[in-house]
Amino acid sequence: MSSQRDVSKFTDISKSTTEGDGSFKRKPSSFREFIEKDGRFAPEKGRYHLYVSYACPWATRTLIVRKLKGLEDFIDVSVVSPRMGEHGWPFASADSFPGTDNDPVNGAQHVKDLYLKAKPDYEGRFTVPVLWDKKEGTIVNNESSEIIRMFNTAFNDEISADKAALDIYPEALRKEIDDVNEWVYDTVNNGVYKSGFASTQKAYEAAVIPLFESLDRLEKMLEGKEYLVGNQLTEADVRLFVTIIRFDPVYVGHFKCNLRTIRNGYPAIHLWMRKLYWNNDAFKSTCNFDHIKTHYYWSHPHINPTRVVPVGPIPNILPL
Ligand SMILES: N[C@@H](CCC(=O)N[C@@H](CS)C(=O)NCC(=O)O)C(=O)O
Repeated sequence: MSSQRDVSKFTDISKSTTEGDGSFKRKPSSFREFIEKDGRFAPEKGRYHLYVSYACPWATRTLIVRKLKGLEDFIDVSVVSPRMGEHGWPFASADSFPGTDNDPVNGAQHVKDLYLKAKPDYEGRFTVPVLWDKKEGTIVNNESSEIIRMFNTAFNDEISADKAALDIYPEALRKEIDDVNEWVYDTVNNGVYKSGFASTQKAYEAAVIPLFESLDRLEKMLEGKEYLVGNQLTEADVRLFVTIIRFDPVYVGHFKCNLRTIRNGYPAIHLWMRKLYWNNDAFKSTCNFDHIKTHYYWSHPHINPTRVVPVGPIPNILPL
C-alpha cells in the first residue's frame, strides 16, 4: 500500500522551512473526531488501532493513558521505526529497527499511507499518533491531547471499575489543569521544538529563555509535591512528563536547551519525573530511550547532518 502522489514536501522534515523570522510554528492537527457512545465512532473493543512512535512525546502521551486506563485489550498498537526519513515514519516492513512493528491493519509501509488512505488529497504533516478506525477505514483523530481525553472516559463502561474510576481530567480540577496545560504546551512541550527548530539566533533565544522560565516556575510548583495539580495524577503530569523525560538525553544537546539540565538544575522536577517513571509502569513501560535518542539525532539532518547519536547521558534516567 503506497500512494502515487508526490507528497515529499510534507514527508521530509529536512525540507520543511521555518517562518520568515526563523521561528517554528506547529500546524493544527486535521482529524478531530471523537470516540463516544451513540456517536459515529462508538467505544467498541478491537475497533480502533493506535499508531505511535516511542520517540514522539505526543504519541507517548497516548500510550501512557492507554496503559493507565487498562485499554491494552481494547486498542492495539503499532510502533513505527524511530528513523523518520524522506518518506516520513516507516513501519518495520520499510525499516526493521529493533522494537518496530509492521502495520497489521492496513499493510502500510509508512504513516503517510494511512493519511492518504483516509484522505487522498490530504495536505499536511504525516504525524503520529494516529487513532485509526478499522470499521470505517479512516482516521478518527491525530491530536494527542484529544486522544488522551477520549481514553480517559470513552471506554469507562467496558473496563474494570478501578480503571474506570481513574480520572485524569476530573471536573473539579479542569480549570487548573487547562491553565497549566496552556503555558506548559506553549513554552515547554512545544518550547523545546521552537528552540531546536529555530533558524535564527533571535528566534532561538525567544524560545529557550521562556522555556527555562517555565521550568523555574514548574520547579517551584513541584517543591514538596507529588503531582502538578491537586494531589492526584492528572493529564497535566502526563503531558509534562513526556517532555521532561526526553530533556537530558535529547533536548539539552540536540535542541540546544542547555541553560541547565533536569538532573543538575531542577531537583523537584527531577524527583517528580523519577517517581512517575520508577513507581508507575504506565510511564516506564512506554519509554524507550533507544527509540527516543535515535529518532531525534537521526531524523533531523538539517540539525545533525552526521546522524551520530551521542552516548550519554549515562544513565538515561537516574534511580530514585
Ligand atoms: N499535534 C500533534 C503533534 C504530533 C507531532 O507533531 N508528531 C511528530 C513526532 S514527535 C510527527 O509525527 N512529526 C512528523 C512530521 O512532522 O513530519 C499531537 O499532539 O498529536
